[in-house]
Amino acid sequence: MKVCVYGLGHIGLPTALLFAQDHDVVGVDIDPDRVERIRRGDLPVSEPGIDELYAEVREDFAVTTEAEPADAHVLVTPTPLEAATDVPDLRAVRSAAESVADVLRRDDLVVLESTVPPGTGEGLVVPILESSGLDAGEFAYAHCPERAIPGRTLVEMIDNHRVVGAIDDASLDRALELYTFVEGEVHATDVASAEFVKLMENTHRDVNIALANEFARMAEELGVDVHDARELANEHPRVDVLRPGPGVGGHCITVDPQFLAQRVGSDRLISLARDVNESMVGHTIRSATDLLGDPPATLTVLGVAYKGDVADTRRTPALPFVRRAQNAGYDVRVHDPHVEEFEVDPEPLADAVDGSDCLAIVTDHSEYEELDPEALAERMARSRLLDTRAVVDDEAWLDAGFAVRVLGDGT
Ligand code: SAJ
Repeated sequence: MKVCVYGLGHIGLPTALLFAQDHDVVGVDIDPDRVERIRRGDLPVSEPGIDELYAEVREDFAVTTEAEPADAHVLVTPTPLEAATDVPDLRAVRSAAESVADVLRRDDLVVLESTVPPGTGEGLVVPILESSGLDAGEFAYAHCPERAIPGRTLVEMIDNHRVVGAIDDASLDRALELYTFVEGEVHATDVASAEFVKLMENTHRDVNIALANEFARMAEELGVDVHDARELANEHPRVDVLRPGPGVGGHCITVDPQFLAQRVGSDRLISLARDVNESMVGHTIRSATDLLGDPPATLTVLGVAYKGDVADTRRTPALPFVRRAQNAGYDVRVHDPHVEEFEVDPEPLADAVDGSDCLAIVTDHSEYEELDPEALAERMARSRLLDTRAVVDDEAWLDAGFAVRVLGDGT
């Protein structure tokens, strides 16, 4: 089957390459530079195994900037919140659907993978496709949201169970013929339910992280260590408290709950959870200020990716943390073993630490578990550590002469 995949980003590119194992795939992206990079094999997405997969399938994988006739069209364009309004920005989905409508033929399949507000498939995308002159049913349509976690994208795309919401049985059959790379179970439902399920999943995680963050702040007041308490609570067979941190980042968990909250009236808990998670940056800055005292002082931020062991900085809590620290008058330096470009240029560890007054671990990269507190203390003007992710062994750092504060540890 010939497949066109629209949007060659963090999800679209790996998905297109996986399709190319069994199908003849054309990746379509409006950005000519991105298309050129991919054509050269300089992939703009870094995920374990992706370069090897590209090498394996490149004979069956072409890239271009224009829609082409195909048996299946898969839309994986981004659906961010517009910065100025916080309203879901569906322009990329609309324009990809318009491009597909121009080349759509009877019996072609169209799949929307992008996460969208409920009702977008049948309310927005299908009507655009019908501007081709074909009615839904004359073409097949399904929503098939991905569930892969960055850092494990390929493995999870293959292994995770998948939900397919189709407009009719023929569309479901066509989608099953397309997703041959999925080894997990495929569960069939209608389009609106598939849209809702995807949003439920990420909202569930956001609300549960908010609960973990609230527990962390309570523990600080109660003189308890939330990390020990969490381990004990999680011994209960039906309890799974998540990890607290400096806030929730990434393009999914911070955004998807708002797709739900803006669409329906009964969103109190979801919106409150967002507020709790967003308030963690302020809480973390107050902890840093307590440790550092008044400026002038130098604060070294360790980790700016939105989570550990990835290079992705989308909606990272590290950015508001850095900006607020700068606004408070601190000189802020940044180190990240995975990130090359950031609003404040990342420096090698030694440069970022030399003469600094305080380290703040904002991202739980594995590398930070191995830091040597004694060596770092020798380089720093004052030995202070704020660990917002409970990454380090705080006893070793105390022994090395550090004043240590761990988010959620009130002991
Ligand atoms: N975080 C915490 N505490 C935790 C877990 C995460 O503070 O216990 C933070 C992380 O540090 C990060 C943010 O939450 O800043 C989000 O990270 P994540 O690992 O929870 O999720 P994402 O955004 O990388 O990927 C999520 C996943 N969704 C769920 O687990 C329900 C993934 O499966 C989805 O495919 C992805 O969103 C998506 O594309 O929608």
